[in-house]
Amino acid sequence: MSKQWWKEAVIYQIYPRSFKDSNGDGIGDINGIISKLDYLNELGIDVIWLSPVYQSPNDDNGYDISDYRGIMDEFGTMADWERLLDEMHKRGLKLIMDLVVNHSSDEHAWFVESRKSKDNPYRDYYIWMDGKEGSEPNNWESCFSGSAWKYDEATDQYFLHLFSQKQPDLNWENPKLREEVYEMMKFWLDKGIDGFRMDVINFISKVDGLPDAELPEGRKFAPGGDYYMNGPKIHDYLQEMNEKALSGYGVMTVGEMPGVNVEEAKLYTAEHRKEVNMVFQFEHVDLDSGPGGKWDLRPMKMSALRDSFTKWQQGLEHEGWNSLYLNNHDQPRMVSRFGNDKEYRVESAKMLATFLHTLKGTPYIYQGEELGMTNVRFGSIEDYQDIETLNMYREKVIENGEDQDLVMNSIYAKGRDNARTPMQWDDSEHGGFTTSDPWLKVNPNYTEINAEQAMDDPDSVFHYYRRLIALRKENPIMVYGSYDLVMSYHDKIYAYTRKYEGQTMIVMLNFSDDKPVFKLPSDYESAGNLLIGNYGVESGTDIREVELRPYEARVYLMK
Ligand code: TEU
Ligand code: CA
Repeated sequence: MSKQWWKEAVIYQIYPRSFKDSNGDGIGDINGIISKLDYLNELGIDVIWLSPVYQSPNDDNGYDISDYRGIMDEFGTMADWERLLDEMHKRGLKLIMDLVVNHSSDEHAWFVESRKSKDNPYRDYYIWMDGKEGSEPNNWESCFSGSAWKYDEATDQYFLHLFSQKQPDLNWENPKLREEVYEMMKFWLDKGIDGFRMDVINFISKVDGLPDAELPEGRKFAPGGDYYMNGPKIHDYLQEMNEKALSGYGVMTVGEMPGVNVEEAKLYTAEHRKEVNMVFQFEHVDLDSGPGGKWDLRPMKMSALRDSFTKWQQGLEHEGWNSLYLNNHDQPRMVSRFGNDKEYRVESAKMLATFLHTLKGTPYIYQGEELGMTNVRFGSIEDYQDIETLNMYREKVIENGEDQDLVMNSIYAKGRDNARTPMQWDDSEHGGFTTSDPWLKVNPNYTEINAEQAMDDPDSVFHYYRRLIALRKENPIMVYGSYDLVMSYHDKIYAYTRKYEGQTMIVMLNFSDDKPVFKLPSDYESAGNLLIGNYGVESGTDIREVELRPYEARVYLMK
């Protein structure tokens, strides 16, 4: 297992639209980010993953790119971006950009050309097919509801869009398209960026012929993942991308891979295969989804979370590397989903942070997570912005007459706008995010939950994250130590050890509002030094039996 800077780093994700508005138009921007770099430096993070800032009509808030080499007007200019990179590097911060090349915007010049005629030189940059029996070429469902195909009158064919109708899939079978992508990547690498987060990168290779998928009972369209996730040429494409674009730059890559399993992740992240350094897998964020998908709510059970994380910790123990995350711009807020955002918001936010930062892998912090920001409940569907949510609402409530309250409950629990409400900087109007009306309403709890309050409170979630990150830098065991479960039978306590160069670290996490007792296995030393805990703890070192308070986390280094 080699030592690498990106294994030892802590990465912070910025969703630019919601981070900080500097010019009073209600939309976050690059100058706003620059104004908050010292805040991030104080937190102690090493790398920033910046969600897309490229030219985009914002059908999917920047994940629909119309010019890969231009900066979105609302976010600023290329000069602003270059200043951001410079200001980051001055502070020892690295920047990884978002690479969105499974699809482009339908306003990209390539697609404008492609749709003009069947023999246009750009036609095969995208996936066009004839309809079948007067309908779509196959029965695949878009991730944003409805068919994954859109009919285009001009050439009497359909084009594939796994996401919105304004996000046509790029055709990776076409070597010219692949070369264009590699040239674009080098354009950014030559500017000095430190790597890429690759959007749904395991979707880019589709099964030949794009066959129909199995149609679930009562559904009009079918989840087609078996035919576009981890497809037949995906490893060839990633190895070619490495050789033609990434090699020689010494940068890091993380591939977002819905539907990836441990065995496939070993292939994607094994260092000798030169594909990606780590992946974002989705098993733990699908545990509270029923057979109907994310909106089909199921309770999140700690035992299922423990089994999933243990499988990934042990699966990638000797080959590959884990990313560690519990939320991002697509997921609900972790303290609301996995913790208790009411009477134990601070304790459970700190407990979950302890969990993520004491596992083996690279931890990701999503903006606001370090404040314990929570999910939001807007009064009306009109207050929601996300295309995934709005398309689902229209299909279920408007078109199919499903119960509005049930659908709203699924949006409260799983909607992506939960993560996209503006960053809460202080208790002034709009949480200090903007001086005018924000593009998406601020969570009303900004008056109690905000960065200014957190910085002034030594017991805040922010300062707890700061201490965790500092600990990780001082203790290689937290990065490279092996992972073994302890008390694997318990339904409230998740406990594990990390072992490295003769040291043993024990982590005890109470995922409940009860007071269960941690029992040290007999083959362990009974004394430990407390490294960090989210309650004031007596300095005793005998940890044979420890009663844990609600959502209590303790980390001991054994003597
Ligand atoms: O997300 C891919 C993806 O699978 C998401 O659609 C996710 O599964 C879903 O939103 C869960 O609610 C990436 C980006 O992170 C997302 O923001 C984009 O909308 C999507 O790809 C298309 O680019
Ligand atoms: Ca702005």
